Amino acid sequence: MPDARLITIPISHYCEKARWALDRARVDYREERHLQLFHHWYAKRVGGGFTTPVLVLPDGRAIGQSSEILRWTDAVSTSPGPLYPEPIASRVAATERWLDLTLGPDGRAWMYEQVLPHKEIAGAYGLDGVPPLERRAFDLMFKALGPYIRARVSASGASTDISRVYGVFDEVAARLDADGPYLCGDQFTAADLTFAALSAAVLLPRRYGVTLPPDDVLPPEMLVHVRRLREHPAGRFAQRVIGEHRPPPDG
Ligand SMILES: N[C@@H](CCC(=O)N[C@@H](CS)C(=O)NCC(=O)O)C(=O)O
Repeated sequence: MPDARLITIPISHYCEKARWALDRARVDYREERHLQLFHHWYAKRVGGGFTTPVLVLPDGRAIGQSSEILRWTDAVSTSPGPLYPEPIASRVAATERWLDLTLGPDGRAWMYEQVLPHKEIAGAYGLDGVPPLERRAFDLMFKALGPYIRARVSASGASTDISRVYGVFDEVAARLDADGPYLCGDQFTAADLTFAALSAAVLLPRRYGVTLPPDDVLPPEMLVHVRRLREHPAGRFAQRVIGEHRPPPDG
């Protein structure tokens, strides 16, 4: 029986960020997946805040921020190398924070704006592993759930304007040109993990903790940007980082 529990909204890219770090550090954990709205109750009940992921440790302690979960993996495992290596740890953390506050909310707001008009896509890919009662609630409450999710994802000033995501991708590409091959120099860090995990909202990679919608089910106007961003130098970087550093979720 795994010792730790990870409370998630399964499709969430911040939850993917945490899953990736835990998988990378070979932490034995059980994921407990919940539908948006229901997640508040489960996150709070274990001692977290208003959002997922929340990692619950064997001693009952709860860690309710993805960045703190990444820090915790560095504390329990030195293999395959720290996510916040000295002497660049503060630069790594600043880059992570920048991405958490820009790409994370803006990419998510855009993705939901594209997908929420399509209940069949949201239902087929947003409910993986959530309890049967929450699946039924999704069916019954979808009309109310859409506006609730829109309100939540735009609460922090996030924009559905995809140009904000292009802006972050351009800046990442410029940083890689100046300092590469990784975001903070010559080694993989929490900054790269965060960029690649949060990019999933706009790149929809195959290697992810749950199955994301494949290209042939995406609304055509969404697919145009997904393809363009995959071809962007920063999008290519994210896909390379996923291929080389994200352990296969079931492996
Ligand atoms: N700063 C937080 C952000 C996490 C976050 O925004 N989680 C989203 C999932 S993508 C969430 O739980 N949203 C539900 C809500 O805000 O009601 C972290 O990095 O852990």
